[in-house]
Amino acid sequence: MLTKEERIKKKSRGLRGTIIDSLKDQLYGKLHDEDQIIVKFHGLYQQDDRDIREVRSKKKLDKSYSFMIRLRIPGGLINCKQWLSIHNISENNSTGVIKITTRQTIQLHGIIKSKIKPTIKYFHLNKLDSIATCGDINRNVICSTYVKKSIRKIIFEYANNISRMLLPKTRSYYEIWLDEDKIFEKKEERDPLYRDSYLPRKFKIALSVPPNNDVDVFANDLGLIAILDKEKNKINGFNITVGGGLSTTHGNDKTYSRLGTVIGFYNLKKHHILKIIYEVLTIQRDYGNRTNRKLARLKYTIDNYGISWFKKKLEDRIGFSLEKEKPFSFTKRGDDFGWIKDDEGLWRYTFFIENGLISDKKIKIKSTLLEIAKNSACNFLFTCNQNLMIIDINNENKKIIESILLKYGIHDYMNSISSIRKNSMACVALNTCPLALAEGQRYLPKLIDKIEIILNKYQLQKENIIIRMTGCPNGCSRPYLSEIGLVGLSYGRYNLYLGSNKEGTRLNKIYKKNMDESSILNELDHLFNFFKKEKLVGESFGDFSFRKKLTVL
Ligand code: SRM
Ligand code: SF4
Repeated sequence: MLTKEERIKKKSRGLRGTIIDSLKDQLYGKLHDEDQIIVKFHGLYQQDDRDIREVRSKKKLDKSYSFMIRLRIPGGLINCKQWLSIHNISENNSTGVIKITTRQTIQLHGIIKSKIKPTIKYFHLNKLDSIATCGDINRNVICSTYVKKSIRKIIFEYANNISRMLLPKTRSYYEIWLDEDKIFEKKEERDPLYRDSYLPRKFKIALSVPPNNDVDVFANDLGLIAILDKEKNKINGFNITVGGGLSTTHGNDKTYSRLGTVIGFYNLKKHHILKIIYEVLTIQRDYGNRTNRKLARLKYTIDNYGISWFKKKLEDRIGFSLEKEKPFSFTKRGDDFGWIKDDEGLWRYTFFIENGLISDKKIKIKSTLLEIAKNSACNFLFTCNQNLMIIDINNENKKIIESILLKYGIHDYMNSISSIRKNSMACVALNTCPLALAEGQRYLPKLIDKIEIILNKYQLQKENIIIRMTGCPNGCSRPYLSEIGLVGLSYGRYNLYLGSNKEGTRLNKIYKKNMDESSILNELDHLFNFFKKEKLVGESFGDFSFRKKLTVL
């Protein structure tokens, strides 16, 4: 039997549902039940404050509803004016915190129902939208940030073109939020790609440029690995990976994390890349599982039918054969903080943003960025490690920015951050994520305070260990691709994973289950002691865990 979501999508009249009526309903802060599913395709999630759920329920009050909006920013690149618009909206219509996500865009939380429309209108005026950032559809297209400027221009153009090609054709977003004339009643809309049922599940695309795998390309349904010419000035083509996806479900053995499989190379001179991407989606549309959402991602379609079947099907649909994959090698995934000069002589500055949370709480990052956006010329670029770069800065603007950084103590702050913290990521989890079983971004910083003490004890403080935490096994901060992964099991308890590598080409494995804080810290103390004594020269903690088979439960 088709899932509830399938039936709702099909009868939604191009993702309209009854959203307009839901919005008119002043009595409730929430939307009609089915609209809560449809509205995701418009980039919105209905949520409630889980911290006060119990208190409100005791007082017989309804949940405290609000909405999260996620923007579509292919490649994570925006200009100063757009940053100012995000800043203003965050101050006026949301909690004030701007959250950089693991997919290179931003989310705002706590938007009440009556503020959704003004928020979307204001973003629209600033050439920003939230179309298709959630739902069973292609999501924000992510893209490597560490590339020569000449390559960056090309790769970002691909990200934009892919994103645009895979947008739904329905005008519902424009009608509902931007008051465009209603067209559904006048003429039937046709969407040759998504038809009326869209995809069976979310779909994710990443473009990466070796040697930095900052996008975690193998975690995506579809990955493009750029193969450059010898001088590294030109892209010859892309290796294609398919079937990546990380999420698992506790207690459901049929679910698993899977790295994308490289199925071949295509030469840009000969063929058009967009055709291949489009047809990967049509295969998933036609063969993906629509009766069980837990098994509906492309990774399961591929494993169900076989990778050779998938490749043959793709080649039949695109009308040509892929070439043999080209050699490539990744060496790292992390961000390089501080000032760096790019190949065209312009400057970039990378800020460490703990768990992607921009506010003035710990250090005045939000005020710093506001002043930079108001007083200098630069662009803003989000990274898939939840950090932020300001780029395209000339010498004159560098001076202005430098004085702002000094004024707010940013250099001192950046210098005070430990290596493990710089390589940490946590998902949102509580208090807004409805699926969270444990804390994520609110807890990891405090745990790292304690882990730092243990690392210092063994003089391991300079190790760039990648640590990632999530509040549930869905894997939003990609914990299965970290050297230390902590996956929420229940409140205050996590499963500990070890053994991924720096390059993001090996999944970690579960090491111990159901650990509270003291058992995590005791275990890490023991492991770091072992690592200190027996590590090989230059060996990372992840490779050490793998070599010592610490990954076998
Ligand atoms: Fe995620 C669902 C947050 C990246 C796998 N994710 C959610 C929701 C929307 C919860 C929900 O369904 O109601 C979370 C919203 C929390 C909140 O309050 O804001 C949420 N996911 C996030 C973000 C914000 C985490 C972060 O702290 O940065 C990331 C937003 C990315 C973006 O801008 O689009 C985010 N989510 C990821 C990633 C990482 C990635 O894509 O590189 C994954 C693992 C990779 C993958 O897809 O396999 C991921 N999120 C999931 C899943 C499991 C999907 C599956 O295959 O089963 C869910 C649950 C679902 O879809 O049913 C989920
Ligand atoms: Fe929520 Fe789980 Fe994703 Fe964390 S990993 S944001 S808890 S769905």
